[in-house]
Amino acid sequence: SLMMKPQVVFVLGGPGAGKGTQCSKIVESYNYTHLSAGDLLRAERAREGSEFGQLIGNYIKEGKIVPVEITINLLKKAMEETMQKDEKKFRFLIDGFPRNEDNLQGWNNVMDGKADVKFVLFFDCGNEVCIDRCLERGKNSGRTDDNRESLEKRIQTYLQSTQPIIKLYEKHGKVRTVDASRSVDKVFADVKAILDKEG
Ligand code: UP5
Ligand code: MG
Repeated sequence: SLMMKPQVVFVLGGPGAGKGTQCSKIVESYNYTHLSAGDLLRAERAREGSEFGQLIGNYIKEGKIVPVEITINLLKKAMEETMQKDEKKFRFLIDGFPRNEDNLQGWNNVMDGKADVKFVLFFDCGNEVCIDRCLERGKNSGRTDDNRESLEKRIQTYLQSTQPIIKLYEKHGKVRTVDASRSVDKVFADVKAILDKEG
């Protein structure tokens, strides 16, 4: 059948910037499907018989970025399954991806021409606020990377590898930045203004 080309918004920002929280709110009011690359990787880590489970577990705990061949397959499969179930669901928030040069290359290799990246929604939040939020969540999140040691590494990876990707999109006028250090509702008000304008 004639399927729509997926329309993608990349959602980026430091660990704990509020990407997941805001994406959950977006899908309540807008026609988007939320795909968190981190959630997909954690599910793959937990999947019985996964050949990548251990590797993913190690990368996540070390705050390192999993080789894109793994992540892109999970994202592509999730997009395809969503669209096969309901052809009207062709708009995606891809949360926490692309995080580095390898991710970007992998996306371009696999998805170039097959999906349109509309813009990057960037949740801008200071490192201290990010760390505090993740440590607070770590009291009961069960996430293996919500501890001080992993968080230092996640922040380093974000600064070294992910910020340059955001800057690259910025050069092309493709970044919509929100001050994410404020309350959830204030952040979401800005998000709504952006989405209402972008359509
Ligand atoms: N909170 C949220 N918004 C708040 C606000 N405005 N005010 C006060 N509190 C707020 O929020 C984090 C916490 O803060 C929550 O307790 C929330 O209630 C509170 P959340 O919405 O979860 O923030 P988010 O940005 O989604 O934080 P997350 O920890 O998920 O970000 P990361 O980017 O670190 O995690 P992710 O799951 O994307 O990736 C984890 C790891 O997976 C990576 O480190 C990497 O090892 C691996 N990974 C890859 O290798 N490749 C990928 O493509 C993706 C991930
Ligand atoms: Mg998240």
